[in-house]
Order: sequence, then structure tokens, then C-alpha cells
Amino acid sequence: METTRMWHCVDSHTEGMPTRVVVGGVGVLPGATMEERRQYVMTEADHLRRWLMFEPHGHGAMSGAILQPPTRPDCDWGVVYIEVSGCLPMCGHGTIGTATVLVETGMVPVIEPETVIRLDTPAGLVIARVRVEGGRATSVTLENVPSFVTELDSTIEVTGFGLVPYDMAFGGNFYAIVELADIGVEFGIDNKDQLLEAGLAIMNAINEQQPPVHPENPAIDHVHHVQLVAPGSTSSHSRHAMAIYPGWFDRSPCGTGTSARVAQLTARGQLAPGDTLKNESLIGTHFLGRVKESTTVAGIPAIIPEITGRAWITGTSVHMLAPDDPFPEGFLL
Ligand code: PYC
Repeated sequence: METTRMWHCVDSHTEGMPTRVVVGGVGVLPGATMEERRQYVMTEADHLRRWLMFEPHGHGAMSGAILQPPTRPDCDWGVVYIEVSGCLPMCGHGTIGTATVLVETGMVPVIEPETVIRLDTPAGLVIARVRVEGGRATSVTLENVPSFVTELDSTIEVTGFGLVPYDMAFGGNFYAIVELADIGVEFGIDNKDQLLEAGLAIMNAINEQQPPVHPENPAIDHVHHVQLVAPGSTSSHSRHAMAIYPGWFDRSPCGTGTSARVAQLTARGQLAPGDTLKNESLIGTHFLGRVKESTTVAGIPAIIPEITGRAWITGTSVHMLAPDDPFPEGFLL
């Protein structure tokens, strides 16, 4: 056996969605902030992301987190999120998975009943409060980055679907939020192909015609997630299918997507500080999203959301690259 690369990972899933936590083999990435390290991976080391996320090491809905020493003194660990579609500034299910791995492998001092982990993420400080019972992480509550709405009642012309109404909200990533009743597409796993087709068509149309731009970080300038809301959803219990670029669904209820949905419902006057939303994924798992408090971002009304969910460790893995491996950057079908 000969290898030119060796990464140690702890694999987990958060409410059905994988997080492969890279705990060794990467070293310290260049960059004075976690956002600079994310930019470094995207521009100089994207082959490493593809190698670990794409087939044959990963799959079309793979997701992960590279552990780093923090770049800020008030944090315990730093995280660069990786997935099949790129490097997100923030990933909720990935943070719940990472916090669970840090506790259950003893990579942070574990305190029962609650271990608090301060994470340096590309989107800013994220605080994870891990409920611990008998050494097990039984749930994780994230205090996410400020979340806000940039558009309410927008419309977009989408080939094959006509004029589609949507709201645009940011919860760590941008989310176009669309009521399925408005586009005549049925909710449910049995209809996943049509749901994905609709989600990707809406995403492409928005990115082509009127892409969102983060008011404080112009590098966040597109939407890669479309939250297709099921009929019958309310401000206390919402169900959705989350279509993600380049063509897959979040299996989890999506932490940043739940934050965006909570921000949208707050902007619509349907949630207020202290209120909780149960947000359900296409496979029926859920996160709880709570409006912790109000704030502003660049003068825009915003909220600080809290997201609660659970992750389970599924195994450990050591990934190697042989010098003559024909797929050093993986592939996607
Ligand atoms: O949980 O924030 C999330 C997420 C983003 C993409 C997939 N999951």
C-alpha cells in the first residue's frame, strides 16, 4: 500500500444527513480568519474537497467539516464546511454533527448536563450548547448567525413554471422560500424528481435574473438552496423539501434553512421572540427553530435563531490516496 494523502474522519449523521468530520491529516489551512480559510479551500484546495465528498469516497449528498484551530481567541475550535456543492459559510446540520463528534470523542472538556462549544465558522461565531447525558450528546442547540429577510413577495419568471412567488431569507446561506401550492407541485418523497426539477429551475432563474447579495459580505451573492414548503404548513409546524445545488436534497431539516424560515415567519409577523417552529425535512426528521432575540444586520431587521437537533456517530474512517488512483478528485454521476 502506498498513499500520498491520509485523512482521519469521524462520520456522523444529523437527523439523516451526513457530516464527515475531518479530525486529522489536513494541518492548519492558510488564512487569518475562518472565512479566509474557506476561500483558500475554494481557490487553492478544492481538489481536496472533491476527493473526500465525491464518489468513490463520498456520494452525491455528502457533507463534511474540516476541524481547525480557531482564528479568534474566544473560540474552542474552528470549522470549514465542505460538501458536494462547495464550501458553505455556515451549515447547521454540520455544526450539530461536529459538536456531537467533539463531545463524544473527548475533543473538548465534557461537562454534564451541558457542554458549551464556541465555534469559529466562516459566517462568524456560532455557539453550540450540547446536552450531555452519561457521556452521550443527546441534543445540540445552536445559536446561529443573525438571520434576516431580503425580499418578501418577490416573483420570478421560471421556464416551465411561469411567474413564481418567493421570499428570500438568509440564515447563514441564502434561501428562496416557495409555497408548493403556488407552483402546483405535490409534496412527498414519491414526487422527489419533480420537486428537484422545480427547485433547480427556480434557483437557476433567480441566480440569472435577480441574485441575492449579502448586505455585509458581497462574496455571498447567489442562492444554492430552495425551500419548497408543503401545503398545510403553519408557523408552528412546517414541512418542506430542500433542493440544493447542483441537484440533491438535504436529508436533515437544514439548520441554516430553518433559521431562514424562522426569520421569514418573523418578518411576516407570524413568529416573535420566544416562539418555536418545528421544521420537518422531506424524510420526516425535524429541527426546532426558536426566535432567541431581535437584532439588525446593516440596518435590516434580523433575528438571532436557535436551532435544536440531534446527531449520531456512525463510524470512523481513514481515507487514503494511492499515487495511481485514476480518480484523485473523485467524480459525480
Ligand atoms: O443544515 O444548514 C444546514 C445545511 C446546509 C446544507 C445542507 N445542510
